[in-house]
Amino acid sequence: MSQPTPSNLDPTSVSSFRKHLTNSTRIIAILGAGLSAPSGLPTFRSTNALWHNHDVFLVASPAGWRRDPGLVWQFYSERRRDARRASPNPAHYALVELAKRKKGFVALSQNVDGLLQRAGLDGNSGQLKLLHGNLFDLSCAGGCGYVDRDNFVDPLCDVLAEGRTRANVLGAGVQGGRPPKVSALLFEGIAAKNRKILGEEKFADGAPTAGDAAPLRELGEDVVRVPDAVPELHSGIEKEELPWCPRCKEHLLRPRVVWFGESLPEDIMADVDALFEEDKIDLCLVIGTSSKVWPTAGFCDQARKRGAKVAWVNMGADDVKSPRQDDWVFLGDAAVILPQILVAEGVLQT
Ligand code: BV8
Repeated sequence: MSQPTPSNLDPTSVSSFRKHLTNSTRIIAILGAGLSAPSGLPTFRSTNALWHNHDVFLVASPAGWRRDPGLVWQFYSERRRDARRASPNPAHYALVELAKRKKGFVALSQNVDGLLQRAGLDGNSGQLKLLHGNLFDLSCAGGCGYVDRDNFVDPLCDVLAEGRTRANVLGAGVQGGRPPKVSALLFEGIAAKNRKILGEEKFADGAPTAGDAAPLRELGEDVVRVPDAVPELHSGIEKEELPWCPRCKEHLLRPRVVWFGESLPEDIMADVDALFEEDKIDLCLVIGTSSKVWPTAGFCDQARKRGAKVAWVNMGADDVKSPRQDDWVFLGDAAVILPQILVAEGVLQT
């Protein structure tokens, strides 16, 4: 008996998709934050998004880590807490069901929230590649090789306890609404200018303070700071208060996620390259992603080059990147659509 398709999906499109899915062996799914949005986790670029309240360079880049690891840890501690409190949604379970029935299925996930693993897709099964790491893995920031997997401890240390967020650029405690968006790249420019004005012997490159965010100005002999128009930009957390690597004891522990400007893990990229080198790919699912972040944004085209037909699942058409005539485009909530198109009776013959 054919399943009723959700009213907003074109039955012909769903039926042709289901037919192709049944005949597919090698399937990849490119996953983004939209997959976890139905679980209540904010995405990155939509309205009340993560990046709208945090300066991505201050909380998800090596420059931001160097300047204020406390700020970075506050950001990731909040996300660890939110992810632990969230539950997998029907979209996660539909993908797990697909993986069970189709051994040639591989999920390439940008998500670090652990929800797909909690829905039952084993990160070690080869069917899940965590492209940007995992909120619950920690590693030595100095690269001594120490890794602490599946660490769900909360708080990791007193200063990261819930509600301890001090006045800082994250916005909590900053009076008068949203904090200014000052990126670490701007700090680079300010530091370079201040170094030039003060000269090497007087310049100290340390954690930014409100003053640092207000560049110096040369007035004759005097060097004055432009009025401190910028509220406290520092978490106020000292390094000593943060978690340290228990092995080398010389560096902090950091979240084992991939920040902007960092390469994706070599082993993961080797697996992804192998995926695209091997023979034909039958189907590429692109689910809940704005396809803005590289190199993942290029994977769909790589799949097409291996013969894949493409199906898009997204809340809006804006992020369906240059769809082709024979693509399937399913617009709506992944938690509603995926169970319908992936798991409906009779769809998943092995
Ligand atoms: C790299 C960390 C080589 C973990 C993330 C300049 C300097 C340095 C690098 C670059 C540069 N210019 C470009 C680059 C490359 C850079 C990049 O791509 N930048 C972009 C912004 C232009 N990439 C990198 O740096 C990568 N590394 O290239 O290494 C290198 C090395 C050195 C120098 C140069 C290059 C590393 C990228 C990884 C960055 N880390 N996260 C974390 O904190 O999470 S990225 C972050 O964005 C998340 O991982 C997230 O997953 C990812 C992508 O976002 P999406 O998942 O797509 O989420 P988004 O909110 O954008 O969209 C959600 C979608 O869901 C929307 O379409 C929405 O409509 C939809 N939706 C919402 N609800 C639903 C839904 N759909 C269905 N149902 C719903 N209910």
